[in-house]
Amino acid sequence: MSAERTALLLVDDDEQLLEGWARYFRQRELVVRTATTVGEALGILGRQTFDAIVSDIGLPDADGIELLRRVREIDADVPVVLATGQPDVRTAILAVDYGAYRYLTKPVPIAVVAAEVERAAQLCRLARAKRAALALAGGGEPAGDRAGLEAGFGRALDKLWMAFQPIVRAADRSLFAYEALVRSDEPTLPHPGALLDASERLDRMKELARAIRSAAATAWKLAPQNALLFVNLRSQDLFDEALFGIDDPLRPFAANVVLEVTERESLNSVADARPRIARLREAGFRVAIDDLGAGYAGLTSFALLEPEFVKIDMSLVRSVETDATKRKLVGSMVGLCHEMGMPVVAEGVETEAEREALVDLGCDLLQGYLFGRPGRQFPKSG
Ligand code: G
Ligand code: MN
Repeated sequence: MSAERTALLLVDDDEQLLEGWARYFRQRELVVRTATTVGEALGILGRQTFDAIVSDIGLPDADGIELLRRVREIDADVPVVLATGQPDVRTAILAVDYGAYRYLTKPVPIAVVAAEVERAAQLCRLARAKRAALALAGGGEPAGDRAGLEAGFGRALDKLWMAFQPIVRAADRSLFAYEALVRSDEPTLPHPGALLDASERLDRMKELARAIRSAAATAWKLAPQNALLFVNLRSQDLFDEALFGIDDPLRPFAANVVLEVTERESLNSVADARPRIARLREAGFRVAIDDLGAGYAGLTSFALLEPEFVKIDMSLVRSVETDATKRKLVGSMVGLCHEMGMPVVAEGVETEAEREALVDLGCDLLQGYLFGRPGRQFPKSG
């Protein structure tokens, strides 16, 4: 064992058992604290860091699962061993889902508890070292368990903000619109993709989508007059009645908002997508197909959405000037969209050479680092 003494928190409302276990671990040089309720345990956790926690499930003020959730708001790594005298399938499943390290059934020999605690404490030190290394590298790692993910997701919602990236007219690079892109300063969910995945895993997609619309609307009050705002919508969002309500934060700006629906997700799962899109149009919103060329083949999304704008995926934009296949594809897409009266946005434009090629191919609008990175401010473009 290392020179560092293992810090252990024991939580149980059976004071006799608690004292017995505490004595056992103190004799083995561990630093032991005890609590008889979840509230008391959380108070101690707020002041001191532990390498392992052993907790009863049935406690006077709340249960061990609740403790697990609250622990993760404070400490991403500390392993929690749950020990119960009344094992049942429900708490066992929840324990696993919420990231309990072990689920033990009492009576349990103290030697078994001790072996689990030692192993848990070693893993805890490893987890802390890994997290420190990741922090050095500048990235975060979402906690693998549900309680950790919930805590990180909650913080991410609190630290949510919107970045805005200009979309310019191909003809003269004048500003046409902004795309709103979600960002969060929560280090364990560093990319929008991680945030969206977390919302799916936790079944909190509506909450995230509402937070995004609300943040976009708030920021939009500072935008230049008459600019359009492109906002990403996931096909799942179409199931949320709040999107259609008059209280939706984007509703007052509907006439200036274009909802981007990605081609990457199938719309087939949204049974009544068409009437829902129609309701959004009635409210004044316009619709764009996003990431065209990156997702589903066929014309379902066009037929369903009848979009006002089409956005070509950046995978087709990258090096379009030297890739004959991409040029041909972009050219025919632009031609077809124009026949249907839909202006085309090319996304992810990074170089002058790409810009020139896209202008030659007839793209109407351009977006990409060449014109402006997504930022907190509304960037001037020109
Ligand atoms: O799926 P959607 O097209 O909404 O995603 C846009 C994403 O592409 C954003 O996360 C944005 O930061 C990124 N992005 C915007 N412009 C560029 C670009 O010029 N190059 C690259 N590589 N990414 C870009
Ligand atoms: Mn988009």
